[in-house]
Amino acid sequence: MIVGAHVYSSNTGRAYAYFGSSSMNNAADMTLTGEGTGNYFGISVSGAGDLNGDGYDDVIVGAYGTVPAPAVLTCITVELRRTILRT
Ligand SMILES: [Ca+2]
Repeated sequence: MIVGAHVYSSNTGRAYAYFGSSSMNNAADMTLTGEGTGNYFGISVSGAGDLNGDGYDDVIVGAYGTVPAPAVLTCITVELRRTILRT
């Protein structure tokens, strides 16, 4: 599951991913943060399926204010694979 928090820290924004397991907790397994104030990173989030066909689900995160043209929604995709993303 992915949760967007686009107004975090002067609208820098964040997205929190929870991988899930047999026991529940409220600690995010992965936290992504926008690059700067006004990015609104996380204004839209969604599951994206398995974009690269490696068997691991991917998510997509939108950031409204990251490019010169504010009408363009910039997106990144992140793979929900614990072994790669947890450091
Ligand atoms: Ca994948």
